[in-house]
Amino acid sequence: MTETTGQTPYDKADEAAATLAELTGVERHDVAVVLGSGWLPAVDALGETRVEVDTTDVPHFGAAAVTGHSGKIRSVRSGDSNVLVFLSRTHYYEGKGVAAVVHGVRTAAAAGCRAMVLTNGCGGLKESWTPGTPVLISDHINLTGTSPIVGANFVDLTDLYSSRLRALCREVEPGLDEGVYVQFPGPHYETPAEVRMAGIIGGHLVGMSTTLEAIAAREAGMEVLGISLVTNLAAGISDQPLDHSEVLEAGRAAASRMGALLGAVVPRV
Ligand code: 8IG
Repeated sequence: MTETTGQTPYDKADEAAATLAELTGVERHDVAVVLGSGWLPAVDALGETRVEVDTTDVPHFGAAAVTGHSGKIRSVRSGDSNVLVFLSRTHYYEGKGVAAVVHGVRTAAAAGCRAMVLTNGCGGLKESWTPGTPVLISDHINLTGTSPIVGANFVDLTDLYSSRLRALCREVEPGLDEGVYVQFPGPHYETPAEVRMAGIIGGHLVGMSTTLEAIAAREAGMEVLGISLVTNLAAGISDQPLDHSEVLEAGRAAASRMGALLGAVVPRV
């Protein structure tokens, strides 16, 4: 909530959705997609771009902060669906608050989206997941210590990551693995001991996004699909140091596979 305007985060999302409808000329969108680190090269496979807008022209979005994320929102036509594609996200580590992290998700819900596709680049704990391997998120562990929801709203997170949508992905790509995504606050990567802990508590993927957005999406009544692109082995799993440039490179190398997956799944969501 902002003291100056008295607007709730939901009011801000309504305002942003109204502006998006105006700027795109699309009254209602059906599905939203957030592209994470390494996913940008797959964007054109999603469908025909109708309009691309700058996040700075939409209320309550900040500018993009990370290389490889562009501050743009596209309205894409994919099959019979109007798809809202966020080419960047606000991360928790930017320190703008949890409401800013989930503003895109709430805007998508206010724009009419029934389903939220959350993608990310992350570290993998399984050595068989070489850089460029996509993994379906089956569940998550939120280590940020916070929630996008304020107040006594006890949202059920059972089957947060829709079994139906995971099955749909497997129809498109039968061999897809799945795993539990652990969100650390970042922006530093984990220590090897923290990665071991993530494994001991049931995690398979480590990253800095997605869980807060998934919770906000569920709160808004959307169906959630989470797909991680393992761009690096998590710290200590391999003896290589971690580097953001390898993330971007893994994305470029995997772009056609990720594009084919998203392009086939999204219109059927
Ligand atoms: I890309 O290994 C990417 N993002 N926390 N750990 C965390 N975030 C990541 C990683 C990783 N790789």
